[in-house]
Parts: sequence; structure tokens; C-alpha cells
Amino acid sequence: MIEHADVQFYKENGYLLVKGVFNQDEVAAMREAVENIIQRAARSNADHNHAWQGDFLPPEQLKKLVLKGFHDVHFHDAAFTRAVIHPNMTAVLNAIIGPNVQMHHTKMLVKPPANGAAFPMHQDYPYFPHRDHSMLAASIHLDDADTENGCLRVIPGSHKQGPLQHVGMHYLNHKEHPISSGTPCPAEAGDVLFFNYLTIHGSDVNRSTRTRRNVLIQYRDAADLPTVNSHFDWGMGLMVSGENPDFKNIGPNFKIADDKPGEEKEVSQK
Ligand SMILES: O=C(O)CCC(=O)C(=O)O
Repeated sequence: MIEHADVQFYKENGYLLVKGVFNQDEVAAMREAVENIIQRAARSNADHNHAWQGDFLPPEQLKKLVLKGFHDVHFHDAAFTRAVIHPNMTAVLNAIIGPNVQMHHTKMLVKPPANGAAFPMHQDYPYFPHRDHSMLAASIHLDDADTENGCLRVIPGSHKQGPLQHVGMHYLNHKEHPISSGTPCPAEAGDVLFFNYLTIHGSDVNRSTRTRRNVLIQYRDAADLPTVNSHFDWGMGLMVSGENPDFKNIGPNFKIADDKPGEEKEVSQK
């Protein structure tokens, strides 16, 4: 599925599209799971619009845009847990990252037809910086994606620039890095786009009549350590391949809320 030239391409360009990682039955199961999450979120009054805000589009356009985006989808439906450790997925991760790979977090990004939200160009690094920059996103396509329905775009080779200054923490200056500057990465349902967390990426508005559904999983080398206490979730550090080289370093240190409001008790797993 993946050859030496593919790994070289990833190293040079900071991204790699791998075709047919998931078959159409697996894609159908994930589509159904995405739909169920949207319906259950609505029933739980948790159905907010997650479209990114900012100055990268005129306000009157921005306010019309919609994104159904939920984190930690593997805690909602086992279809995603299966995707996290799928053998085709780990084969690519082993080639790019190495033998010992951990999941960091998961999310789903559904851009509805006509007004599906845009993502201004950015690196993922500021959200969860790590020492060795092994972190990458695997964006699983559940629909065919192209420029019409807001496919992912990347700046090839941009990971080599290292961490860049973002507006707030969120995105790069949109005048220097307009979404149109990204190379479109059209893909078919079942394909996965892998890109490093330093690779500049984003995506345009879905202006088509078709939904664009992606599930995004972040992975890292098990030996790569966070440099900031940010973006914690309970699944972080799950081994998806190989073994954890540091026996004493399993799972993050969470704070457990005490029964007295405003006070927290630290529970260390060490
Ligand atoms: O799926 C997309 O269109 C972009 C997602 C993205 O850039 C992100 O989640 O960081």
C-alpha cells in the first residue's frame, strides 16, 4: 500500500494522500456513525455550529457558514475506534512515524452543502505542540472531495519552516496565506490524507450541492512529548501500534473535579 517513494514524498512535502485505506463498507459504517452523532447531539442540546470565526472572510459570509464538528468521536461510536487501529492505517503510520504510534485525539468535520464552513490556512502545531514534531493528522474521507465541496488544501513543503506566528492561536494572516494559495488535494471516499501538524493547510467553503464529511485522527510517535499542557482528552496516548518505550509515562495527568465547587483534586497515574 505504501512504498519508499511515498515516505520520501511525505518527508519532502509534509503530506501524503493514500488511496483506498478504507473499503466502501467501512466508509458506510462511519457515515452512519457520523449521522447518529449529529442526531444524538441534537437530542442532547449539544448541536452547536462549530464554524471557525475570524477576519478571513467578510462577516456577512461567515455568519452563514455551518460546520458540524465534534471531538473524540471514538468515545461516541466504535466505528471510529476500529478506524483508529485499522491495519491499513497503522501500515502507513509505521512507514511515516515509526513502529510505536499513539493516538492523540479524533474529530469529525461535516461541511453541509451550499454553506459548509471554510478553514483558514493554519498549522495544527499551536494547539498541541510536541518536542519532536512527529504529530500528524490522518483525514479520512467519507465523501468524494474536490474544490467545489471544500477539499483540503496544503502548502507543500511548508512543514520545513517550523512553527509560524498565528493570528491569536488560530490561523495564519489570511492576506499572506489566502485559502486559494493551498494546493487542492481532491480525494475519494475511503482515501486518507496524512499531513504533519506543521504543514500549512486549510479548506474552502463547500459551495456544492454535496456534503463533505471527514473524520480526522491525530497520531504521534509514542516517544514524542507534549511541550504544553493543552488539548487533553481521556483517549490520548492510546497505543495503536508497537509499545510505549517509557513504562512510567502512560496517559496524561488529569484533574478530577472534587465535590466542592471550584476545587480540584489531582489524580496522578504515575
Ligand atoms: O477538514 C478540513 O477541511 C480542515 C480541517 C482542519 O484544518 C483542522 O481540523 O485543523
